[in-house]
Amino acid sequence: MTSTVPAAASLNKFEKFKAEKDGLAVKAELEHFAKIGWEAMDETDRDHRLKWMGVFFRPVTPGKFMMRMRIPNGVISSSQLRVLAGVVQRYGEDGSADITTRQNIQLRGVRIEDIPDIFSQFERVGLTSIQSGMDNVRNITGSPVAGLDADELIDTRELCQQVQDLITHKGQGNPAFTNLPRKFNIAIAGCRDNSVHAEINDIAFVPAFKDDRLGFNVLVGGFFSAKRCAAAIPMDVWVEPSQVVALCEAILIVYRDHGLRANRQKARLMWLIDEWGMERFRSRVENQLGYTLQTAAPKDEILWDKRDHIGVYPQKQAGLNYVGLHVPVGRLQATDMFDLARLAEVYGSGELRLTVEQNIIIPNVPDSRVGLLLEEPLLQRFTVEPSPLVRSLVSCTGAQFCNFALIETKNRALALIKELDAELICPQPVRIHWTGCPNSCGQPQVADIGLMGTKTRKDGKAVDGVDLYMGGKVGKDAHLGQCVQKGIPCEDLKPILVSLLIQNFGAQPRDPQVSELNSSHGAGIHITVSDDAMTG
Ligand code: SRM
Ligand code: SF4
Repeated sequence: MTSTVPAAASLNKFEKFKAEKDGLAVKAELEHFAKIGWEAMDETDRDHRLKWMGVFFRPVTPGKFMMRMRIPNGVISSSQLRVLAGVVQRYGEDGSADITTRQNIQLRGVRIEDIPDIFSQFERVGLTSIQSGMDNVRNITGSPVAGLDADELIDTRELCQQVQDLITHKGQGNPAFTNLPRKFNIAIAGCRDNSVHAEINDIAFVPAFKDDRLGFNVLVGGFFSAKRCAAAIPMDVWVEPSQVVALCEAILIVYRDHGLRANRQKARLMWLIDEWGMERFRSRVENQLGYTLQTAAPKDEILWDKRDHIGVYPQKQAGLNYVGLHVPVGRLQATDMFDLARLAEVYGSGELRLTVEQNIIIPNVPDSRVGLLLEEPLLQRFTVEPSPLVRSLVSCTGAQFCNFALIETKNRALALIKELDAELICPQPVRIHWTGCPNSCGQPQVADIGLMGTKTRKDGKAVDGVDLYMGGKVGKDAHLGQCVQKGIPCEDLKPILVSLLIQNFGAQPRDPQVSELNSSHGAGIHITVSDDAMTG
């Protein structure tokens, strides 16, 4: 590759080990790793290169690996879900799974000795976890109700699959894209509500008409990192759906060959666009493609507020419905996964969809079967009617499994939302996103109320805390929220949230006396937010 990779002496640690041995090389060594066990493995292979296979060493739970799948467009079959359920089931209490903020699934508790067998099982049902971590392209997100939604403009399923096939060479691994300067996110929206958070992807396709032809406007450079968060900006390009894969390939090659590699905090695509300017970036991509791109359509078709798809909705196919289940903070146990696979077969067509809100949709449920599905025991827990407060809770992994975490998130988020829900009636959903550290995997900047883990001090002691974000707007005219208050001790958070929910989101105390007391505890904190923060 003709690249601007710096001289070996100036390479950072990651560039050095990638130059020594490509991450994908460990694919040929999995049997060997399984034999020798995790303790005897070369540390760089174990802690880093295995991520090219989607296998993540967890320093918090050594020997119990996490596996990150690739589920393009979040479409998964019941037989695939059953295979994933079987994987986590064999690890008993250590085994569980999470639906991720990229419409994907991660498995927990996995032992290295089982990896070869697990990969054979994946292959049998067309699943892959390849290239899902480190300097690779992440899960390709698409509209979760693609092909079902009466108002959809472009069915994104095939496009997401094709982009994944390009990047991973149909799941076999593609050395052309295993040494990017950094991680890379691609999203394809075919709907009117920007259900993929286009604005936070390195490349995003949003539907737009050009001269009566339907295609996509292209945004580039969106990302979150501990140092900087940037919304994607227009590339001033419009493409036909048939050009999507080639454009992704061209941008990835330009990024691979010219992206900045010296400092990992300045290596995401936006930093290259900053350095070059959009005109030069665009022209390099055109050179790579071999033709001139059309300029963007004057407006895109993202016209709606974002939907969360929880509930029962008629599909474009007469007599069929999709049923969106709320999965609290995306956490699944093996029994839940087996049950979901069964429900999809008994009531639907054996297919399920995942959402970036960490929930699940069962599509293709006939009108006559909806009532019976709603009576299933699992739907009492994974309900179609969560309360408005509980409904939009999202949380990253946090300290339970993630060594970057500054605080525990998922369990804390659930416990607090239950307390708030017991105390307040909220007239509308409030999107509360938790993230355990500034890496922002839980996307606090897209939330109505975003909570980012930090360490703070109280009474002279270091305690778990959060930075409070507000004003994130999703859907039409999406924009990122800002930090409005730093270092709130977690133990003081509840009255502050009570107060915010009452003042900014129209919440009412269930018992006025109790809540008055609670919110008066938070009254010392004055937070000014724009009207946008009150969209709910
Ligand atoms: Fe993330 C790293 C979990 C979505 C930004 N992310 C990590 C690691 C791999 C760190 C680690 O090795 O422990 C976390 C694994 C923890 C674990 O055991 O689960 C992790 N990220 C997640 C997930 C599972 C959060 C969730 O609970 O849903 C999401 C998996 C998505 C997927 O299926 O691929 C996840 N991460 C995101 C997002 C949100 C998104 O894509 O919409 C972001 C912000 C958007 C972005 O990337 O621009 C995000 N993760 C990061 C970063 C900061 C990247 C940067 O440029 O600095 C890191 C750290 C890094 O890459 O150095 C990171
Ligand atoms: Fe881990 Fe931080 Fe990402 Fe949460 S935000 S999963 S704590 S890296």
